[in-house]
Amino acid sequence: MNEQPARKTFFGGCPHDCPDTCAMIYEVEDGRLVEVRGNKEHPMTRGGLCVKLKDYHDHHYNPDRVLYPLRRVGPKGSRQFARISWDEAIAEITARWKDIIAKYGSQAIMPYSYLGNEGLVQGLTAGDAFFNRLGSTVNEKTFCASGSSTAWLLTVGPTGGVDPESFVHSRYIVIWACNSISTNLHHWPFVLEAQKRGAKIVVIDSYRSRTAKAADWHIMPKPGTDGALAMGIIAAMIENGYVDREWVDKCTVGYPELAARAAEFTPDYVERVTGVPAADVARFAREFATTQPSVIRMGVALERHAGGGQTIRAVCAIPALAGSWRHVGGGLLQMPLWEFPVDWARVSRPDFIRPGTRVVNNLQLGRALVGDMQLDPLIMGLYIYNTNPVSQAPETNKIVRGLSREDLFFVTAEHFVTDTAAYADIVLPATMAGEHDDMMFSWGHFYLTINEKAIEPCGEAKSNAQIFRLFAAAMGFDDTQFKMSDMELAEHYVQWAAPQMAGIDMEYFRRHGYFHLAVGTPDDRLPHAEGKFPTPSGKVEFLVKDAKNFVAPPFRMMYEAMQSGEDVDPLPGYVPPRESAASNPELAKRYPLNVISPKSHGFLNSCYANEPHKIRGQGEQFVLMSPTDAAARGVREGDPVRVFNDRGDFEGLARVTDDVRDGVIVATLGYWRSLNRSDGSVNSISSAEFCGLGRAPTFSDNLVQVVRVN
Ligand SMILES: Nc1nc2c(c(=O)[nH]1)N[C@H]1C(S)=C(S)[C@@H](COP(=O)(O)OP(=O)(O)OC[C@H]3O[C@@H](n4cnc5c(=O)[nH]c(N)nc54)[C@H](O)[C@@H]3O)O[C@H]1N2
Ligand SMILES: Nc1nc2c(c(=O)[nH]1)N[C@H]1C(S)=C(S)[C@@H](COP(=O)(O)OP(=O)(O)OC[C@H]3O[C@@H](n4cnc5c(=O)[nH]c(N)nc54)[C@H](O)[C@@H]3O)O[C@H]1N2
Ligand SMILES: [Mo]
Repeated sequence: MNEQPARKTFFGGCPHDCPDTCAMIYEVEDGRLVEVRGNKEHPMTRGGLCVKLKDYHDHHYNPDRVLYPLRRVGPKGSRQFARISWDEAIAEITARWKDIIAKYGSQAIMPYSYLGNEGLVQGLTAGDAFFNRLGSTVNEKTFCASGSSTAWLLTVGPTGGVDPESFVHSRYIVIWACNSISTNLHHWPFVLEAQKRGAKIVVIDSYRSRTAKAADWHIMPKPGTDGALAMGIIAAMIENGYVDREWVDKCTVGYPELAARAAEFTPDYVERVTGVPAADVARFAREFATTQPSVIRMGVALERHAGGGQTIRAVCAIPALAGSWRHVGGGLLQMPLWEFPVDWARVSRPDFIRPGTRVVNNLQLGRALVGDMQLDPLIMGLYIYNTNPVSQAPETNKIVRGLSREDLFFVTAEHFVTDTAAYADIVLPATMAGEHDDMMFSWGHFYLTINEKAIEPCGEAKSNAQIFRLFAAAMGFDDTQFKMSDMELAEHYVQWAAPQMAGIDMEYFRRHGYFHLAVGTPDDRLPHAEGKFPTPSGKVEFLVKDAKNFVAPPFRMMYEAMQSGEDVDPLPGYVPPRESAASNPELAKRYPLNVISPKSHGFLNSCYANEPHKIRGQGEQFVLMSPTDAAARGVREGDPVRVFNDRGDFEGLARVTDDVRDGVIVATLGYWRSLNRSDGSVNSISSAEFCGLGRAPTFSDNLVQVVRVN
């Protein structure tokens, strides 16, 4: 009578590409996931999940999910598929791959993945070992943070920087090109706690974002000009005697050279380039240096223009000059990932890569597929997992053209028939996080988090790792790695003997769910008070000599080739956006508006952007524009507008607002082009050119024009 069915609970880790990596609890009743909630014990998750995840259990049962292997039965892109068995799917895929290898060589096959799943086992590099063994083209994965990572490693080395929880001790918090309230929500309470204790919150963002609105001070540079702003701040600190000379002399390299370069950044010049009043630059320099502990949280968006890498090197110099590292809660936060004891070589097996294997970058998929890159052999077999490039990668019209090629054999593993999967020859059903085992690193805090399989997969879904085991067996690869279960792989990838693990084992995770790495507690972590940076000199390197551009692991797992890029400017500095009146006046005449495309509050990249209730929450694709820019085009609030350049176009509804400056428009990311007003999305217009360091994207470096749609 009235008996409650027994509930079982399991530890989860949010699988999304987000700095928060929330610790979750799965609740299971009769084999069904009935609730997913944030773990109350976890100091950052604090029991709360974001708007995207709060009904995550239902997401598993979304009726649109791909539940069985599907084979295309209509023209490419028509979304006409018929169910086939796993045996048929694996046999057909591996037979087609063997055929491609015999005709064109193994490099005609390319894997393509990103962090749509962030687990060590199911994530970014889940297929690397298999594809490296196969001899395929190597996929360089630099959607996000690769440019800031190269800049970071050059300047301060692989340190995790300031613990995000240490921010409660900060008195001056700068959030630079990061929209925390939307994209790093679980960090925000620490910022508010600091504010309550008297800290000032400064947000530097090219538009008035949710986070900018909540700040004590919003500084609004023109997109892609942060390098000039940072150099201007450095110049003002030096000029006005706000440099901690004792710390700088002991713990940095290249101060005189940096000072000489900074002298070129006069207040007038910086104001003209950035649009930030000279008085504000001077005030920031004074306040940041004199209100200790001061700290900068750098957002990924800082890297998204031609000069992104140089910008981040300059930003990294500011807390060093101010001596901020002397204090708990002072310094910089980029991403703590660098201190995670993960054996990436075990995960990715770069030792399998045959010498001379070519590399194709994620951002240039379209160019690679349509023949722009003169690849020989052309890519004939493509396997995409954990990413949705038709929505998320630049030059999407080219990607669509490439994916439509009749001679391309394209397979994807997915949860849904996304705008990318629509073009596949075979779609494989992939598990969601409640249906597989994993271990989650984080790029936003210092916790390692277990994700336990809570339920049997819906339909015939299989985990990425399991799919690669099936491929490996069919290809006759008998390396032990291809025979290990998902949880065995998780255990195999962690360096348990590393000091950060403090002697704990898997059993600890099964009992507690997560572990804060032993790198100091939030109240005492002070990694660089005395310098001791993990750079060649042991100091902050303002000046680097003979450095070459590189892409850091795990974005690219080919160690021997890492240091072979172009020369790097020995000093930080300002490189103007590629698409600007200064760099390309002809282009700027035709396309006078700079578009930025930050993350949507209600979507996680393109995930959830196909769910009607999530679209209702987020609203239709909008385009923010200033009253002056709107009036000049006869656009009123709510009008449909078309945004375009030579690469493509998309449509949205105009929102006329002072939240953007003249000459800048904002359209957030994630919308599916198949669900938009027209067959386009913000990436239809974005460029696949790289930022100066780490071959990062340039999503904030795109000129467009806007017209009203009649
Ligand atoms: N809700 C939500 N959360 C997410 C995601 C999501 O899609 N939705 N995605 C996740 C992922 S993959 C990532 S990488 C993180 C990214 O998180 P964030 O680093 O916060 O990334 P964005 O939202 O792209 O950009 C942050 C802010 O930078 C500003 N910006 C853009 N260009 C410039 C510039 O040139 N200068 C300055 N000063 N500001 C600029 C934008 O206006 C925006 O408000 O968020 C993660 N969290
Ligand atoms: N214009 C513009 N473009 C951007 C950005 C921007 O700011 N502006 N941001 C860039 C950034 S920072 C990033 S990180 C990228 C993100 O772009 P993507 O990596 O493409 O991110 P998602 O759109 O989340 O796509 C992940 C896909 O993987 C699938 N997936 C999730 N888990 C699994 C799994 O376990 N197995 C399999 N097989 N599939 C799974 C999901 O269903 C989803 O379709 O976008 C980039 N694109
Ligand atoms: Mo990202």
